[in-house]
Amino acid sequence: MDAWFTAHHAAHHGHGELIGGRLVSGFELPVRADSVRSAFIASGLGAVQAPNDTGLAPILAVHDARYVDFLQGAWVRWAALGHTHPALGMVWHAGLGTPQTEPRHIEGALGYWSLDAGCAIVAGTWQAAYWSAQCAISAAQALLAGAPSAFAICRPPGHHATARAMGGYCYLNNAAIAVQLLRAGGVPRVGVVDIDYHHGNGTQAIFWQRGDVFVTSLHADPHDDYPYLSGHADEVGEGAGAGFNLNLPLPAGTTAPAYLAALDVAIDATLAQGCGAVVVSLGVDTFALDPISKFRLASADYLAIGARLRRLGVPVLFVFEGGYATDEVGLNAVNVLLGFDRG
Ligand code: Q9C
Ligand code: ZN
Repeated sequence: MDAWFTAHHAAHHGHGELIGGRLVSGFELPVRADSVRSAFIASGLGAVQAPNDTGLAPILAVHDARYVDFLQGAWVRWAALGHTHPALGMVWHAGLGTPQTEPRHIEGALGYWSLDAGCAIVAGTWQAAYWSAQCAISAAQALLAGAPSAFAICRPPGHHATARAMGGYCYLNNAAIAVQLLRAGGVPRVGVVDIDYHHGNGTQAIFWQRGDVFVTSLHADPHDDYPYLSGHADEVGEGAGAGFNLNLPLPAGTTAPAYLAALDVAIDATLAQGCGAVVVSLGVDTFALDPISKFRLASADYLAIGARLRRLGVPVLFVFEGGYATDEVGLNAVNVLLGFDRG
């Protein structure tokens, strides 16, 4: 199994986040992707490749072109006002319906294109997000070319980004972009198994009305944790997508036995849909020592997760998402791949 990575991710740095009303240095740090890359190399699983530059087309197959324009230009517009700190939105349109008019002022635009305050923008954010998506695209292309598995070391992560909004450290939905590429490449139905600690709200929203993509997510019960506003078990999709979304919320303190039982439910449901390929949103913020999460998985449990995923029996693309315990994030992510590889 090969992995795709670029150093461009490090251009997205120096952004903080609001926790408990305090602006603190962010958890979504450059060292995360570098640690995963190092652990992958040490594992001997395969080679680390640089992604091709496929341009904007595969990104625009998922994201609104005006949102992508906004992301590309946001920092320059913000800096032009004399700001030197990261750009962060402070208005929200929840409850108003989608506004008709995009605000001209960058402060309004930041709110217009945001789900939450989890996505500060710095000078290198677009560069990093663009190349993060390119890693997912190149890894998906490898699957289409016949690879049985591939690993996209994406940073920033993606599964909270919708077609037209950033949120939860995510700007472009790398997993959704990969899914769309696999569909365009001839896979009739694609599965998503999202094992990040947080509900994959962006991925759910993107495929909500589609029957050609089966999305399942294991995550913290949204009554108690981010993203709070979605991820309940009664969210099953609508229209052509009715029955093609499966949420498996789990309580704080979840350990391996309950987690693996839920994973088996997700895998069985994915198998029942006859998916020709599966994208795994691989977050390891389910780890007991994760600084922002409340599950209790141990490093060895990720081997078991990978072994279970092998049951999918079709080509699998692993897309890196969350995981904030910087000392163990590489080990834990690569343990999933090792468990999968050993079957
Ligand atoms: N009290 C991903 O894992 N804020 N995003 C959490 C904790 C947002 C996580 C606050 C967490 C976003 C990709
Ligand atoms: Zn997460």
